[in-house]
Amino acid sequence: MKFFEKPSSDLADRVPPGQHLAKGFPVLTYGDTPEINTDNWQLTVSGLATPKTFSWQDFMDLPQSEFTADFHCVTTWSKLDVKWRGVKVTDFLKAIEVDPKAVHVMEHCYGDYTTNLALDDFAREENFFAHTLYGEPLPAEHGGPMRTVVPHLYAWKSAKWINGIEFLADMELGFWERNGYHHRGEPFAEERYSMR
Ligand SMILES: Nc1nc2c(c(=O)[nH]1)N[C@H]1C(S)=C(S)[C@@H](COP(=O)(O)O)O[C@H]1N2
Ligand SMILES: [Mo]
Repeated sequence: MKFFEKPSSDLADRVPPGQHLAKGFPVLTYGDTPEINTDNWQLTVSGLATPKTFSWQDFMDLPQSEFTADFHCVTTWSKLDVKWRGVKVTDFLKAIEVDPKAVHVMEHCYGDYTTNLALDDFAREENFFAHTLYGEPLPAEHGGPMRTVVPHLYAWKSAKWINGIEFLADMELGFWERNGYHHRGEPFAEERYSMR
């Protein structure tokens, strides 16, 4: 019958193998929650790019977008359709100058957490810097005032309290990646742990 539409996506197909749906939105932080506010927050571009420091206002002056994104923590919980507001990584990249030799990125955070990803994984259209969660300022425990969200990789790539993007000529490993996690972390391929 042409008047019956199949659901556009089966929810079960969106939960990666080995994952279950979380109740609420768990917090997963290694160490303490840094106390950062919009007055002292900064984001620095370094490495193979023209150095630049963004203030909070500089970030608010970039195009702002709404996002609905799935979130998959490697500890086996997932949360679907999380609602965020922030700045697309692609819009951020238009505001800086990256050296063509750059192929990899290190995300740096207040509190010294780092996580690495290929420039191609970072520069995707669906990735963003988030400052708003369900219409409210991003709570500190979820990375406020600003974090990245990289929906197609495990959530340890979604850096909370982001304060720097470093462009690299080669892959370097971030905090969890040096401690046994996979260098890429694609949830549908279950890239949880490093094989080395
Ligand atoms: N700076 C920082 N970012 C981080 C982490 C962290 O410990 N420090 N934990 C990561 C992990 S393992 C996950 S699953 C998500 C959790 O985000 P949430 O606490 O908002 O659920 O943040 C990621 N980003
Ligand atoms: Mo995680």
